[in-house]
Amino acid sequence: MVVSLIVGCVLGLAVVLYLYLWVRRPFENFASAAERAGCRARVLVVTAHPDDECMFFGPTVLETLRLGHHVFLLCLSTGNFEKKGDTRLRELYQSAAILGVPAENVTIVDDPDLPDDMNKAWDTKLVAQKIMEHVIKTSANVVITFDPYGVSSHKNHSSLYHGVNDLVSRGHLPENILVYALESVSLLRKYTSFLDVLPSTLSSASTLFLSGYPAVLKAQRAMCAHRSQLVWFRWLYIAFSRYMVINTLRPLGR
Ligand SMILES: *[C@@H]1O[C@H](CO)[C@@H](O)[C@H](O)[C@H]1NC(C)=O
Ligand SMILES: CC(=O)N[C@H]1CO[C@H](CO)[C@@H](O)[C@@H]1O
Ligand SMILES: [Zn+2]
Repeated sequence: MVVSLIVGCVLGLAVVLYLYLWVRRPFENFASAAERAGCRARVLVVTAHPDDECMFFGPTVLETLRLGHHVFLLCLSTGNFEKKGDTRLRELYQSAAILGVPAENVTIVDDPDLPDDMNKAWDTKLVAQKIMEHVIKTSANVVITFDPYGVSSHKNHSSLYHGVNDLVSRGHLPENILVYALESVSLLRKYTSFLDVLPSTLSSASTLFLSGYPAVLKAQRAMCAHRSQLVWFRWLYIAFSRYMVINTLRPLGR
């Protein structure tokens, strides 16, 4: 009785908070700051595999697009672990198109030194170099990638953090470029979907991107473009992951 009352209250509170955040969007972030300044940010999202963009970065991509900013995707492998690189590459273009990012803003790196492999960390300097080249090419002024844990502790994901962090700590990126890492949350929070608004709003992360329900559906549709990846447990992920609804980002210090 008492337990169901508490559960009911928490659920109710999460629903109200989610609706409030969705409608009011009271967030201060690089996107709203750029919007106020009357300019459009050029946001580069760096991922490791085709599907990372919608499984993990959906709210970031969709919210920045909604606010009218430029979005570029850089994926550092074709996802060739199961020798399906060609298929996965095509799936990434489809997914990006559903999210609203045209093919010319998507770059996929196919480099034998950056193999898709859970157990292989990528060379930090090489990752840094690829990202730097792309920052220059796209004139990006915001760079977003994984944090050191990389959502799922996949070594390729963490490698991206180390690459970007290398650029930041050696002062190779111009001062005006903002760099953020996607905050990884505990397993306990990972599959709580929109209920994670409660801990997320309390997080000390500087930036919160929240997808309203239509945007969540869009990210789910983008994920469905990754047909080769739709094994049964992915459906659970799509239905319950908080990363389909909420992204919290932390700035990388200089
Ligand atoms: C794609 O890149 C072009 C060229 O920089 C840019 O003008 C456009 O806004 C980008 N598209 C999106 C959806 O961000
Ligand atoms: C979601 C995700 O990152 N999946 C990856 C799991 O690991 C394999 C092998 O490295 C990748 O191909 C998947 O993309
Ligand atoms: Zn991945």
